[in-house]
Amino acid sequence: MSVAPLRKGDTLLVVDVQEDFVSGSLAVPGGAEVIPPLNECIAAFHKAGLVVVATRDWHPPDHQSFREQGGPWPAHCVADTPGAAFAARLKLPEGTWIASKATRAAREAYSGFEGTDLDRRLNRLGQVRLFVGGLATDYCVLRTVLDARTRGYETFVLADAIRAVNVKPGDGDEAEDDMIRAGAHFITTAELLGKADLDA
Ligand code: VGL
Ligand code: ZN
Repeated sequence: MSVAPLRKGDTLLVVDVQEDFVSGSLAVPGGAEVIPPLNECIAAFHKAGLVVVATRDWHPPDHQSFREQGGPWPAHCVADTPGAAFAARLKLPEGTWIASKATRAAREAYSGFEGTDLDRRLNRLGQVRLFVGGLATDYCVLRTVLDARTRGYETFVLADAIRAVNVKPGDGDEAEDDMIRAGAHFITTAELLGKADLDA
């Protein structure tokens, strides 16, 4: 899949690159490896005057997804704790849009569109194409991309800038298939950056 040169409305969506998913209580295997390619994309979008969005898992201490509450996960990304902070090496510019999700104890929200104003804000940008990377392929990246497709956004997944939890082996591959079936395109960050350089 080739991608047209970057243009107005193109938006980089960085999903849940937070300390707990990189090296903390719910560390995703290889999670830190998404940071260098994402930093390059972030810098390119920022330089081109394009919007960068960072979603974050932002749970109350008694979130229903935690084992203590009978959920599937160890406690993670509790709002305003170090584990919920964006990864220290992620370089988010001033002006980054932040979308906090799963902020209520009784509700799970893997998608950056769920319970946030992301869709409304993106709509104001006009013709939007979304470029998505981050963590984790089989949960929040998957749900965010599927929601983006349902909402009609042309969506590009940055293949080298996502990593899966793989609770079951193959979950990440299955998620990639699901995203492709939903009409998402897969490109590499190198392909994307090649396009961003054109007017540099
Ligand atoms: C996520 C598991 C639990 C994610 C969030 O960001 O993919 N995974 N909460
Ligand atoms: Zn979570």
